[in-house]
Amino acid sequence: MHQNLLSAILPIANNNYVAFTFFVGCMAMMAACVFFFFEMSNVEKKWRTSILVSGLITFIAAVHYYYMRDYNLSTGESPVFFRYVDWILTVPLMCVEFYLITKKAGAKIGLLWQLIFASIIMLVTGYIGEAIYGKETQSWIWGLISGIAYFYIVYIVWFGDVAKLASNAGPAVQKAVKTLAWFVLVGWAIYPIGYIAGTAGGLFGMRIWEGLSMDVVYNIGDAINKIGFGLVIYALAQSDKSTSNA
Ligand SMILES: *C/C=C(C)/C=C/C=C(C)/C=C/C1=C(C)CCCC1(C)C
Repeated sequence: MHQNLLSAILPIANNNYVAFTFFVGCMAMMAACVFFFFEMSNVEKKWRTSILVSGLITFIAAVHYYYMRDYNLSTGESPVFFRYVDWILTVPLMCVEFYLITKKAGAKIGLLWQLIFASIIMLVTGYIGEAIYGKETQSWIWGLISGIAYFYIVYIVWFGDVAKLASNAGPAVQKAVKTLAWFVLVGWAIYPIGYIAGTAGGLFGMRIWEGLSMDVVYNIGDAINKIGFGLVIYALAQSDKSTSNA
C-alpha cells in the first residue's frame, strides 16, 4: 500500500509538471475555499451571499481537482469528464456572482438565465469538441460555436445589461464589475488556448501551440479565474464596508 502510494506520488516530485499543476491547483482551491468561508463573517451582511458563492466555486473546484489530480496521475490522460463537470457547476455560479452584484442596481432574474444559458452552450459544445471529436479535425467547428457563445457573454458583460446596470450602481460596484469584465475578456480567453493546443482541429483546422499541455493551460486558467474572481468580490465587500459609514 505504502509502496503504491509512493510510486504514485513520486512522478509529481520528479518531472511531471502536468501532475504538479493539478496538485498545486488542488491546494490553492482548498486554501481559497477556507479563506472565503471564514471571511463571510468579516463582511457586511449584504455581501455574505456573494462571498459564500465564491467559497462554493472554489470548494467545488477543490473537490474536482482532488479527483482530476488522481485521474491524471494514474492514467496520464486529461480528465475531460471531471473538468467539464466542474465547469458546468462553477461557471454558472460565476454568472450568479454578476447577478448578485448588479441586483442591487435592479438586475432581473432574466439576465441571470441569459448568462447561464450562454455558458451552458459554451461548455456543452466545448465538451463535444473535446470528448467526442478531440482527435478529429472537425473539433475546431465545436470550438468555434463555443467561442461564439463565449463572445456573447463578453458582450453582455461589457456592453449589455451587466455593464448598463453597473453604470447605475455605486462606484465600488462599478469598479468591481469592470474588473470582473476584464477577467471574462482576458482570463477566460486562456481556455480557448488550451483547447486549440490540445485538440486535433487546432484553430480553424490549423495546428498551433501543439507543444502546450492543455491541462496546464486549463489549470492556470482555473487558478486565475476562480480565485481571482472571488478576491475581486471580497475586495468589493471590504471597500463597501469602509465607505458605507463615511
Ligand atoms: C472556473 C472555470 C471557468 C471560468 C471556465 C471557463 C471556460 C471557458 C471560458 C471555456 C471556453 C471555451 C471556448 C471559448 C472555446 C473552446 C472550448 C472552451 C470550452 C475551452
